[in-house]
Amino acid sequence: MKRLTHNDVTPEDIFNQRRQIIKAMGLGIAGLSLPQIAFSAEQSAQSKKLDFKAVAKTNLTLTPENKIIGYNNFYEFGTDKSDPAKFARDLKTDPWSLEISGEVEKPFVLNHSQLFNTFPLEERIYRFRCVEAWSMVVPWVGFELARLIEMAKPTSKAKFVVFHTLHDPEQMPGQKNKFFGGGIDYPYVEALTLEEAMNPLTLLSVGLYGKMLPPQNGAPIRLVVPWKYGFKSIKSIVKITFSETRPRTTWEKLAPHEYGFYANVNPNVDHPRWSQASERVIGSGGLLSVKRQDTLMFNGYEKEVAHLYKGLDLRVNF
Ligand SMILES: Nc1nc2c(c(=O)[nH]1)N[C@H]1C(S)=C(S)[C@@H](COP(=O)(O)O)O[C@H]1N2
Ligand SMILES: [Mo]
Repeated sequence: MKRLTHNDVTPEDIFNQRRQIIKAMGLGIAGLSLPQIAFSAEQSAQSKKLDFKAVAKTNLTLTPENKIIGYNNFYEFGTDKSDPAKFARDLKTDPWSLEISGEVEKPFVLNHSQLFNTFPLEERIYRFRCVEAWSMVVPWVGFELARLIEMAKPTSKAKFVVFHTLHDPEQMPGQKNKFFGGGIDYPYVEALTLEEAMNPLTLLSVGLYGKMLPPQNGAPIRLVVPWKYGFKSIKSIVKITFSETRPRTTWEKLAPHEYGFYANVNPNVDHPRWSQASERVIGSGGLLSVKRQDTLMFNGYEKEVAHLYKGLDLRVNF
């Protein structure tokens, strides 16, 4: 059987199989046969306004909010782009606890309100490029991961920062049903080198468009690494650990020849099954016309991050 991956279209038989699973799991199939529902942010309990330092000017065109919160990858809630908006709605994100541990001098835990109040929040408008060759521009609200790392004081052994998503099959249907969850071995785990994690571009985000993240975008806290493919930007994080050795990360484990550890956006290194030279700009057209644009090296952040990979063969270390 063909392995289920990121870029698979859902043919009719898979669609029907999905319908059965969704029905059996009591998730409700009302939305499934309809065209994508336009989601209003006001519908969400998470949509509280945040206080943050406003962003510097940019000439990037923002992706409309309804696209950012309605076209998602969050396989814990299903593999269809419209699944997370439907099935993550009731994810309980408060109370929450984020544990910082491992190779650090000062391990600590942040509760829900501390996620929003421990570090000054700011807005950052970033390009966001999925490995499936689509892109968005998102106004994130969050803080630099470096601030949290400084607070934890990594030991000299710490070489990698490892992120863990919530594991709760009762709330996450994709963790309960292997097929519905895209075959992933949960919990979802991602990692960065300590140097990548300390880069000023790397954010922990708690909001977008000025409001708390909706569950489908990774509430209450998710990673944002704008020069890497979207799958590195892990959602709904409950634990950040520091380690001496490089862990095996989720997509690398599922298909190592397709998804590397580095996953830096690179138009010159194609995915084995498709080109990475260009991308579909989500929200840029009507239903039938979506603009394509050239993909930029390191997703346009070459100046800020190219030095991290000096001397590394990016074809081998993709
Ligand atoms: N826990 C978890 N995090 C995840 C994913 C996931 O399936 N589970 N998908 C990743 C992928 S492939 C992408 S492209 C982005 C999508 O983020 P967005 O839905 O906020 O645009 O989330 C990433 N983080
Ligand atoms: Mo992705």
